[in-house]
Amino acid sequence: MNKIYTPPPNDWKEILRRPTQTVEDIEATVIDIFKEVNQKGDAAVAKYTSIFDGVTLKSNRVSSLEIDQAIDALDQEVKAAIQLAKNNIEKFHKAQQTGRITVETTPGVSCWQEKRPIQKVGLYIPGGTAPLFSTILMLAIPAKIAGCKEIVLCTPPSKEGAVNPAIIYAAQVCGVTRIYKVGGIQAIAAMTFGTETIPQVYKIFGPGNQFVTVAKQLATKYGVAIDMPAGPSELLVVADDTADAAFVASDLLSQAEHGTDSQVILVSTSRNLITAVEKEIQEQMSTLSRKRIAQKAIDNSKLIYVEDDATALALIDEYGPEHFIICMENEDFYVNGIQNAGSVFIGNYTPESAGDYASGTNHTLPTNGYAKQYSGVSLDSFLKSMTFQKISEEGIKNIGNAIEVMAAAEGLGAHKNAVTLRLDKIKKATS
Ligand code: HSO
Ligand code: ZN
Repeated sequence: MNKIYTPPPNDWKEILRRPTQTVEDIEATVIDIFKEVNQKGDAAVAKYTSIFDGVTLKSNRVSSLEIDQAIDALDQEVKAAIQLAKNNIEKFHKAQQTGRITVETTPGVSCWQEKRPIQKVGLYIPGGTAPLFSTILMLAIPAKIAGCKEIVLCTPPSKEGAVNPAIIYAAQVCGVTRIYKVGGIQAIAAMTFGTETIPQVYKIFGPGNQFVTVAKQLATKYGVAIDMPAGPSELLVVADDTADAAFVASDLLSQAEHGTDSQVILVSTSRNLITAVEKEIQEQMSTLSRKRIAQKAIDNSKLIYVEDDATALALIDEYGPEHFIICMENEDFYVNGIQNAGSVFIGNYTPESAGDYASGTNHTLPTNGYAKQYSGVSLDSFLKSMTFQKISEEGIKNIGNAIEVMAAAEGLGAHKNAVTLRLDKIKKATS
């Protein structure tokens, strides 16, 4: 199938290049829809729901009757699986809670830092070929632990005006406060400005197609924060002869089935392993329900042979994969050395699927090389840090003069005065 690359470092950038996405045509549409939703609220949302989703809804909110029906309809086995995943995700994200950090920087000068929840957050879950209700767990669970008051979920309705029961169930058990049948650009616009029925939020999370991605970027221009710039899913596996070729192939295919634009890369120090994985991919591919999608992604995938571990690691760091699987004898070298990856999976029994669903880590991760500067979603994504300080008379005596001197040097007399008045009062009281 694919050519095996043995690129010299000068060619790494080119070999590892992600497919470029054009956003110009999309941008004009997004700007128009934002403007309309801002001006006309629910009427504009309903108009675009009818255009893009082909349905006119009586109400855009999922009712309590629909919630009850979804809970009844969902398979018991799926419910139990969601419960197991929820427990693990909860455990891992609860452990990320940090207490107050207090320091007396100078006697009488007490400073502390504490985290507080972002009060209103919006989650977006796409419809499409596979409704990924697991993403609700990854977003709503940390939002709930953080203490966010309003957790709004928007997801597109089907042509019949329904929402997948697994989405409703997951939202319900994870503490989503309201579920709306609104998708695409109009959903992001509604959460940005608020409408008669949909509350405005302070931060928007979740994946989506190019339209949603551009819409989230536009939301930031209106002061709404977003989780991270989104892009197609990625997986890079580094493997040697200690790896199981069938396992490696199954992992590559698991990401390939997300979309035709998914990126999967195998880096190996063993030519035998590369050949064995290629064979396995072909065999397993034929059995997949989404083989048409997976095959396209595999066609664009890269198999890269490198001579040694140091070269492999340098190449992987250059790429900065969203997901990074290590199946190497020398695994510690990679675990300790990797600088740029969203989430790391170690050993033959750690498939990426585990992190996608149920091990406990978050699956909302930086793609497109953003692992170089962005973190994946964690509890902190739903919190903000605030600092506090309390200064006593002794404290202001200790640092007051330094403040006066610095303020004067900056030419800010009013700043200096705010200290001088206080120091004078203390002097008077004690003289
Ligand atoms: N691999 C995806 C997450 C996901 N996989 C959801 C299955 N369901 C994130 O990159
Ligand atoms: Zn996945």
